[in-house]
Amino acid sequence: MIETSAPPRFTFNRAVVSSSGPKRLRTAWISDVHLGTRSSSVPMLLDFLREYDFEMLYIVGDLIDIWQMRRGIYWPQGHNDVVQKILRKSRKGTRVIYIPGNHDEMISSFYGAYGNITIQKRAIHRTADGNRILVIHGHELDTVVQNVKWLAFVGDVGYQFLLSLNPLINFIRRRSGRGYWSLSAYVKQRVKDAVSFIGKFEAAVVKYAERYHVDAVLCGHIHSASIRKFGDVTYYNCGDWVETCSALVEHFDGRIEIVQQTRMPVTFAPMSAPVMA
Ligand SMILES: [Mn+2]
Repeated sequence: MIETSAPPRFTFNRAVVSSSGPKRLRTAWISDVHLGTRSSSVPMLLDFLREYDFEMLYIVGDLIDIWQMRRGIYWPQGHNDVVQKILRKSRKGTRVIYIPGNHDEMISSFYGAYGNITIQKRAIHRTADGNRILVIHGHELDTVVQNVKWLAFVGDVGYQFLLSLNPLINFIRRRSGRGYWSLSAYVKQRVKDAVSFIGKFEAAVVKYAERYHVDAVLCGHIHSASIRKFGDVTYYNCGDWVETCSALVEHFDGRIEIVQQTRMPVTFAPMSAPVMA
């Protein structure tokens, strides 16, 4: 019997949340949570972790933003709750594999197994239907694909600061007899460049995966959830918990799909350009 007295608080894309406890999945992949920053969508992630149970949970990097925390500690209770919830899942039987990213690369000092939690550089996941997936964070490609350094900058407090400098920049330009220059127009152009950057990044990740002779490669890092086929290799990106609040999940038959959490029932929030690599 479906309860109709109250509208559902939230819904998942193509997955109905039952009232009889968490929905079981074989695997989930989450990345780029950026705990320790104000932009982390912690309540959405907590909902996701409450509504689903997994046999395996991959944390595909940048769970904690240690870069940002160096500038000042921001750690509200909700951020603790995320960590506690993951630890609790591991105690109750979920195998957790933590692959550090670039914002939490300090965690790589702790490679090893801790009960049900393993911290490792990369992983090969085997799906229920026998496909092998290389799992990496994706910053491995930063040296191959240009632009990433700039992408890491947008969405940052530094960017806001730079925008606030725009009048000063133009004051100096006027004084030296040069024309007006718009930083925000410049940034908009760079966002367009970011779209073409995503395509280049995806192709580079697939090329990188070739050496592992896998059927697919799965990463995070660019905050842009995706499932795309490049020849024989499938590219997966589990998105982020800053902007898009998306994850990848594997059902018990090996089927993999993107789930996007939204607080508004039925509607599917549009994906946006990456803001924080
Ligand atoms: Mn990253």
